[in-house]
Amino acid sequence: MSGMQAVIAVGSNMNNPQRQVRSAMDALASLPATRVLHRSSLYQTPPWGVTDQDDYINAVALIETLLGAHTLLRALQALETSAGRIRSGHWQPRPLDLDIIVYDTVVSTCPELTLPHPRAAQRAFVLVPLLEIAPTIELTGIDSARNLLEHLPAAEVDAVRRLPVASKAN
Ligand code: A4P
Ligand code: MG
Repeated sequence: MSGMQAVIAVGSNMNNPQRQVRSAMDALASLPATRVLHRSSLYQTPPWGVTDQDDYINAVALIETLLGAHTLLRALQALETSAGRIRSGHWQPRPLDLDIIVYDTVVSTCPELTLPHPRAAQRAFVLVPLLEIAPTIELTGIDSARNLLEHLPAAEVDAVRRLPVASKAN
């Protein structure tokens, strides 16, 4: 396959978040014309934005896909819906959130699909797992993930805690 590379951020803070994130990673591998090149560890992260909610489990996956960016977005939204997500409002608790962080080197300001993801540059819970699997990646038109992370407050970076690898029994 010679498709586009894209980074998908996975987040959950409801209904067994670790299981939600692991099954979402598996579901990415089952999307048509798509394969998962790398998946990060799982991280436990304090809620960002609306802080009065449970911690999140976050991870990122680097995929290769023949799907166009908008088709990919619709496929991710279908996975969110099948995880039981009800769109209750901005930054509210959710069983599954799947965001496209970058799609190849595409830059877009379209509200339906903004690329790179408009808030990724400020989010340690995206950048830390991203650097684990793609240490030299650039958010096109913004900066390298490594430089962006260096500019975030150390307390936010330290609060992103990598979970130990689960045994096969989990
Ligand atoms: N949209 C535009 N660009 C994109 C993109 N690159 N990827 C549009 C995905 N979607 C994109 O998203 C709202 C709209 O964004 C969609 O209709 C899509 O067309 P949504 O998923 O329906 O709503 P949302 O997730 O509540 O809003 P938003 O703005 O995506 O929220 P965020 O920014 O994703 O924040 N704290 C921690 N620790 N970990 C988290 O994962 N997540 C959130 C959600 C808040 N706090 C968090 C975490
Ligand atoms: Mg989202």
